[in-house]
Amino acid sequence: EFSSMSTIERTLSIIKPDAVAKNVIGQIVSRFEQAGLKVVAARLTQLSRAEAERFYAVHSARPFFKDLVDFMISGPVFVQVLEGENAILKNRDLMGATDPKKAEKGTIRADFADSIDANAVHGSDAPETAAVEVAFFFPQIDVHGR
Ligand code: RTP
Ligand code: MG
Repeated sequence: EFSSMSTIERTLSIIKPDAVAKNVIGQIVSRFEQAGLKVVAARLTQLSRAEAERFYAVHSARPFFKDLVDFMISGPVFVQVLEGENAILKNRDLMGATDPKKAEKGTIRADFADSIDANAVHGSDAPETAAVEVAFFFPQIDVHGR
């Protein structure tokens, strides 16, 4: 049930190629579930270069863009829509800092990521990006849960 006062949100999570290759999809999804986030849509998919460039278009002018896209298409990714109380911020907290060396102990990136490029997970960073990113992978899903 979603009322206009609810803080229930939906957000996009991607388990990146490094974590899929390490066989830790289940361990990462468990962390979401244990934190009260519910998987409401999910699939394993291989991004094309064009899709990865479009998904990360906001970073297209950054020096790391080519490496980011190369990495994101290096193997399958597991994309999910997570739902729950403050899901966007909760997911970002579970993920930890972008650079795993700076990520807090017990976060997904501290425990599973190898580098700032191979950093295990992506998560939408705001309601606006969650709406765009959920629609990117799951056009049939309403980001507001209605
Ligand atoms: P994400 O979008 O993947 O959830 O990660 P994020 O919000 O923590 O970081 P963001 O600034 O959005 O950057 C997207 C991805 O680009 C790579 N990156 N590399 N070499 C670098 O300085 C650098 N900075 C960012 C990371 O893989 C990051 O996840
Ligand atoms: Mg980001």
